[in-house]
Amino acid sequence: MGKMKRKTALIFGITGQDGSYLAELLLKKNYIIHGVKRRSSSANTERIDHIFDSFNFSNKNFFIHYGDISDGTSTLNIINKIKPNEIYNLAAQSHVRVSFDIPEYTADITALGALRILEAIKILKLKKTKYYQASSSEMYGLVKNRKSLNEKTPFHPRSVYGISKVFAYHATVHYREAYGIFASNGILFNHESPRRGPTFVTKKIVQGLVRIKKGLQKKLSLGNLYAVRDWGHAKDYAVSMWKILQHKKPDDWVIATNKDQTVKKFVDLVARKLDIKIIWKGKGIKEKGIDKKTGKVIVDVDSKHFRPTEVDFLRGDFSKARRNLKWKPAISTNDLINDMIEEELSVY
Ligand code: NAP
Ligand code: F7E
Repeated sequence: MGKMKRKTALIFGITGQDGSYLAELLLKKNYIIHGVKRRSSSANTERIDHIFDSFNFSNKNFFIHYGDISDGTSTLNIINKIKPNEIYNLAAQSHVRVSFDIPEYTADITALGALRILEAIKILKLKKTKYYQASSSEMYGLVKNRKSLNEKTPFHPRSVYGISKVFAYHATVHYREAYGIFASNGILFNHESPRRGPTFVTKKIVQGLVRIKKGLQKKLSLGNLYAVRDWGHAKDYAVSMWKILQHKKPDDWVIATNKDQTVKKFVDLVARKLDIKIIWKGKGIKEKGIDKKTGKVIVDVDSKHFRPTEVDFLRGDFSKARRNLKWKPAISTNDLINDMIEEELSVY
C-alpha cells in the first residue's frame, strides 16, 4: 500500500482556547499544522506551549506564522504559501461585552476577517481547500420561546459580535453557493475549559471561588445571574469542527449539549464542589451570595457587567450533528466543572 499523503490544516486563532484543543486533536490525527498568530508584546503562547516549541518557534509537524485577519494581503499570502487541505477560521474578537465598547474593530475582525479568508480561497482557486467558520449561538440572540434552537431557527443578534457572526455565517454560505467552495458553519453553543479566557463567566466564577476559598480574594462581582446558557467542553467541540470538514458535503451544524443552566446555578455548582454553601439574599442589583459558614458576602452584582441588550436564553438542539456526523458531547457539565476546578486549584 502506498504512503498516504498527510493532510495540512491552517488554523487562524491558534493561540485561543479552541485553537489549542483543535491543534492537539489534529496532531493526534497525523496532520501537519500551520497556525496564524498575531504579533503581541508578550509571547501569548501559553495554551500551545505544551505542543509547540516556542523557543525555536517550530516543531516538525507544527508551524506558526505571523499574520492578522485584519490584513488581507498577508492572509492571502499565508494561504497561498501553504495551500492547506483545511482552513479553520477560529480568529475573532470573541467577547460579547467587549463588542459594545469596540464595535467597529469587532466587525473588522469577526465579520470581515472571515470574508478576507474566503476571498483568498476564491482568488487562489483552491478547489480542494475546505473552510470551517466558527459560527456562534450568539447569532440567535433574542429568542422568542425557550425551546432548543436548531439550524432552522431565525437569527436576531443582540450585539455587534452577534451581528458580525451572522455576516460571517452568510458569507460562508454565499461562497459555497456562488463559487462551489467547501465552506461549512459550525454553530457552536458556549464551550468552556480550563483554558477559557478569564473574563468569560464560567472561568471567572471558578477562578473567583477558588481564590475566595484560598483567602486570596474577598468577593466575586457578576452581572446578570439569570442568563441561561448551554455549556459544553471545548475539547468535545474541537472534535465536531474536524467532523464537520470530513462530512461528504459542506453544510451548517448546531453543536451543543441540549442542557441548560443559569449563571447562578453554575455559581452554586462550583461552590458546592469547593465545600462552600451560598445563601442568596436580596433581588436585582442588590442580590448577594453569603457564605453560610462565615456570614460574609462572597458574591454580588455589579451593573458594569450588564450588557445594553442581553441574550437571555440559549440551548441547542444538535440532533442533525448527532445523526449525520455521529457527534455527541462526551463530557458532562459536572466533569467540565471538575476539570476547571482541578486546574484552577493547581495554580495557587
Ligand atoms: P478565543 O479564546 O478568544 O480565541 C480567539 C483567537 O482569535 C485567539 O487566538 C486570538 O489571538 C485570535 N485573534 C483575535 N484577533 C485576531 C486577528 N485580528 N487576527 C488573527 N487572529 C486573531 O476564542 P475561543 O473561545 O477559542 O473561540 C474560537 C472561535 O469560536 C471564535 O471565533 C469565537 O468567536 C467562536 N465561538 C466561540 C464559542 C465559545 O463558547 N468559546 C462559541 C461559539 C463560537 P490572541 O490570542 O492574540 O488574542
Ligand atoms: O457570558 C452573563 C452574561 O461572557 C455568559 C463567547 O465565547 O459564548 C460566549 O459568549 C452569560 C451572559 O459568554 C457575568 O451576561 C453574568 O449572559 O461567558 P460569557 P457569552 O456572552 O455567552 C458565545 C457562544 C460566543 O460565541 C462568544 O464568543 O453570563 N454574565 N455575569 C457574565 N458574563 C461575563 N463575561 N462576566 C460576568 O461577570
